[in-house]
Amino acid sequence: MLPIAAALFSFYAAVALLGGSAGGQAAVVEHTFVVKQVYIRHLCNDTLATVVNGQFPGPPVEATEGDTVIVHLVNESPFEITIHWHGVKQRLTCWADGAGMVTQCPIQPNSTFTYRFKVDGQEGTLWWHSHVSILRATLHGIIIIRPKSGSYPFQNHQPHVDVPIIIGEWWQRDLMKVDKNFSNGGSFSDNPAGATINGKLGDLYNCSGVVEDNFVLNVEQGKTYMLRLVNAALFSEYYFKVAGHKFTVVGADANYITPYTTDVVAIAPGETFDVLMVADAPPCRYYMAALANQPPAPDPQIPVFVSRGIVQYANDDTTGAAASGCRDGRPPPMPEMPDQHDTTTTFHFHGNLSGLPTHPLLPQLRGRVDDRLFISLGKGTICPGDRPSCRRGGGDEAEAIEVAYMNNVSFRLPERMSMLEARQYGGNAGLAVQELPARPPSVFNFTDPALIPVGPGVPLEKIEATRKATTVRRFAHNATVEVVFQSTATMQSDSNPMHLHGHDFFVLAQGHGNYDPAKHVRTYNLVDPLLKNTVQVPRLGWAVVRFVADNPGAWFMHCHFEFHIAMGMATVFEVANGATPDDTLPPPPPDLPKCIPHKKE
Ligand SMILES: *[C@@H]1O[C@H](CO)[C@@H](O)[C@H](O)[C@H]1NC(C)=O
Ligand SMILES: *[C@@H]1O[C@H](CO)[C@@H](O)[C@H](O)[C@H]1NC(C)=O
Ligand SMILES: *[C@@H]1O[C@H](CO)[C@@H](O)[C@H](O)[C@H]1NC(C)=O
Ligand SMILES: *[C@@H]1O[C@H](CO)[C@@H](O)[C@H](O)[C@H]1NC(C)=O
Ligand SMILES: *[C@@H]1O[C@H](CO)[C@@H](O)[C@H](O)[C@H]1NC(C)=O
Ligand SMILES: *[C@@H]1O[C@H](CO)[C@@H](O)[C@H](O)[C@H]1NC(C)=O
Ligand SMILES: *[C@@H]1O[C@H](CO)[C@@H](O)[C@H](O)[C@H]1NC(C)=O
Ligand SMILES: *[C@@H]1O[C@H](CO)[C@@H](O)[C@H](O)[C@H]1NC(C)=O
Ligand SMILES: [Cu+2]
Repeated sequence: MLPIAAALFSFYAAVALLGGSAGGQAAVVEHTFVVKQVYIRHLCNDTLATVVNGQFPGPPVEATEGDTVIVHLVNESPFEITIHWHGVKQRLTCWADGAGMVTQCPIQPNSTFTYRFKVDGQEGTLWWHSHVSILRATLHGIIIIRPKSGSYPFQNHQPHVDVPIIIGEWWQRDLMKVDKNFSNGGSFSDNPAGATINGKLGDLYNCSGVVEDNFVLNVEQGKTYMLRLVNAALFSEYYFKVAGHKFTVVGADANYITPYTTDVVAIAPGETFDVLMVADAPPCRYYMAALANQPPAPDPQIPVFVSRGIVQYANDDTTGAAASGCRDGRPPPMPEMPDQHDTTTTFHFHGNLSGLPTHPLLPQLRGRVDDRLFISLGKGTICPGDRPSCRRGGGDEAEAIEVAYMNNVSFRLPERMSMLEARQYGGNAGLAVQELPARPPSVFNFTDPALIPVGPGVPLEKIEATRKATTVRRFAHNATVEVVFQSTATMQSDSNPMHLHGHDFFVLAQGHGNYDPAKHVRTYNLVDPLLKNTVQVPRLGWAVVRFVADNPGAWFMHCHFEFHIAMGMATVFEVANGATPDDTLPPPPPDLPKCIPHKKE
């Protein structure tokens, strides 16, 4: 029997701003992460959750740019685990990227592995999460990389303290079963129980009269707070607001951006934003809220998820006698949230951000493109057991399995060996790997909403047929690669937060409808594009990114919606070694976990 850890929340107080090795020599930041199952109580239920060091969210990794991070992973859970350091560029340390079966075989129960990498050439907020299946719902935490100089490139606004704001979900289902359900086409009953801010569901959730705790941010009038936003949710993009306050967005995916003032942040799974908030409202209490958005019907609908927390002014004497205008029992003001089906606010939010090309850490955008890919992102069906035909909704024929794809191939992870090991040993070491097509095998009206409806009564469409394979796309060292991502309306019309490991990319443009080079190339921002590791490809729209393939290794490239990645919306970008040892991936660390052949169920 495991211990009952009823109220184990990691307590995210405001973290001291510039500690560690600021201004000094590069330091080593060392942690031991013990992965274990604990019971956590929410909504009248003790739920067994897999967490690091008993905490949900997990412990923060705080470093200064240039530091070395060492994390000893001790797996005391019954599951195979890897930890991915999301957004860390991992230059020449692909072995530490933690993508299960892509860069390493998983760490078996009762085994350990030590991750070693540098946080170099990037400053801001990133995060870590497990990358063997869906367990990242509770296996995640923030990574904060502070500037070596001790000061930020935004004058007049040096923040007072850092405030991690990790948006997540609380699940009360057996996540391993949910994962299995997704890889078999998904089940409509598999939804989270609620949304969370820093592990708290907030007071919109209650059960039998027990109201859930809010995350509380204590502020002092006039001070500036650096909200470090992470979307660690499996399912949804979120809108985040604080009543009575405005934000200045200054960073995205650990890159500085041109400061952008707004009262709402749209954050997709995998994205991070650094947001300054000045406590300049009348001393009081204000709700902060995170609301999940989703495409409207006929897309399948999930319940509305809202978590809220509280911004509490120090000099608001709500319990004492002094009058302060907001003590008379009224509830704190709630921010006016966008509609849950509003997909325009996120389009404008992302479209309004631009990079900060004058910052010394930001690379130059390259003009000449060596490789061009056009990747359609959609859903299709396969027939079980390679049968020639199947149908939807039961009957005599076998049930079609819904999958997600890139360019009409649904990704399947290898089972015998990781793709990076196969790359290292040459000739794919016998893994059955195929080249990801550079464009969709056939063109259709990708964003025609007539393709969306799906359900037991809707017959299989010809366009749905797809296949599964382990795909890879190989790039010469130092190649400049441009990728057009096209979201489609196939059986759904979700946006797609596309995440590339090991590289940041410039986001050159986004738009609605079908991408058309004749119209859209001239809209590219070649002056101050955003540099990101995750691009939110709009619903029924497209986005264009460009990056330099200069980090040798095998890098996962996938949608960060958990249901899409589990269903196969993924591939691997392999980058060749360069001509010198400085451009060559070293051999694997000696303790890299060995693969244990999987029993087929
Ligand atoms: C959670 O607790 C409530 C009330 O006791 C119960 O009705 C519900 O079925 C529980 N849910 C799960 C997933 O255990
Ligand atoms: C891990 O070790 C514990 C304690 O020695 C043991 O009870 C458990 O069965 C082991 N688990 C596995 C999967 O080997
Ligand atoms: C998985 O799918 C089955 C069949 O649709 C469903 O009964 C079950 O509730 C789903 N989720 C879990 C966690 O088992
Ligand atoms: C508890 O939740 C229900 C809906 O689930 C709501 O009607 C009720 O007002 C809530 N109670 C409290 C005290 O928040
Ligand atoms: C910026 O946002 C405004 C609305 O806030 C919108 O009208 C405009 O189109 C957006 N710009 C871009 C490039 O998306
Ligand atoms: C694609 O579908 C949309 C929506 O039905 C329609 O407006 C558009 O004209 C179509 N485009 C083409 C090229 O057929
Ligand atoms: C997708 O691939 C399947 C299987 O190879 C093929 O039958 C189908 O025609 C392809 N569909 C499209 C739209 O290219
Ligand atoms: C990489 O490519 C750029 C642009 O094509 C070129 O200027 C540079 O010399 C190349 N660097 C190496 C190490 O090959
Ligand atoms: Cu990731």
